[in-house]
Amino acid sequence: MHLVTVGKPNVGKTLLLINFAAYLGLTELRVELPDGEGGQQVKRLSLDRARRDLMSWSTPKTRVIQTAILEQPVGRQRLRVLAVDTPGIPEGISPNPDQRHLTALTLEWLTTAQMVVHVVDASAVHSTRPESPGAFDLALARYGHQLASYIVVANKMDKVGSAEGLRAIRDAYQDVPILPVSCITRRGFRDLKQWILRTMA
Ligand SMILES: Nc1nc2c(ncn2[C@@H]2O[C@H](COP(=O)(O)OP(=O)(O)OP(=O)(O)O)[C@@H](O)[C@H]2O)c(=O)[nH]1
Ligand SMILES: [Mg+2]
Repeated sequence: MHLVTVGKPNVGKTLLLINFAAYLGLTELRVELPDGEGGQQVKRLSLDRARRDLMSWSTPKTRVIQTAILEQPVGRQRLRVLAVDTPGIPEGISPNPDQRHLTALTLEWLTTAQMVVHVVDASAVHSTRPESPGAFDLALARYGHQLASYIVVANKMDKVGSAEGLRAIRDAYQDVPILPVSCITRRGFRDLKQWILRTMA
């Protein structure tokens, strides 16, 4: 099962995967990423190390498609997904060919993923920051609406302005499931886990 996180830069895609892994009780991530020479390299990272190395303090951070296995026994079921962390997709067509290539690779992943988690920054709705939800997000929500398993994660619900942002997102993206989440407080993680389990069943 492939779970792909997708969204604009800096919305929290990578932190969502790392902190959700922590929530599941994992202590390290087995991360697979391109080695730059056409192959893949595998790294085992503690979650602290993953936060330091994989998350963005500067935008954009994730410049490759990186994967990690999320796994946890749940009763008789076993939650096991290959999480695919993708580079942020900026608004509009980038003049940078590398960025366009990454965007194309990400969109290709969406066509094969069993689960698509579209992350938006609920606290940035009324801002002009690059992570502010925009036309790309709306188009993705329309596309996602047709998929078997698609959810919008309205992230950063711990931040000022996020409640109004969530309302605006709900108005704009009607008919798609929207889950309010904070990667910092872990709000919504239980619901995200339930959603994954339902999708896997
Ligand atoms: N307050 C708050 N900050 C968050 C939350 N989630 C992510 N952040 C912050 O948002 C910034 C970006 O997080 P990342 O996980 O690197 O975002 P990303 O979407 O992977 O970014 P790119 O890889 O550049 O596309 C970091 O400074 C995080 O600490 C959240 O729920 N609450
Ligand atoms: Mg990232």
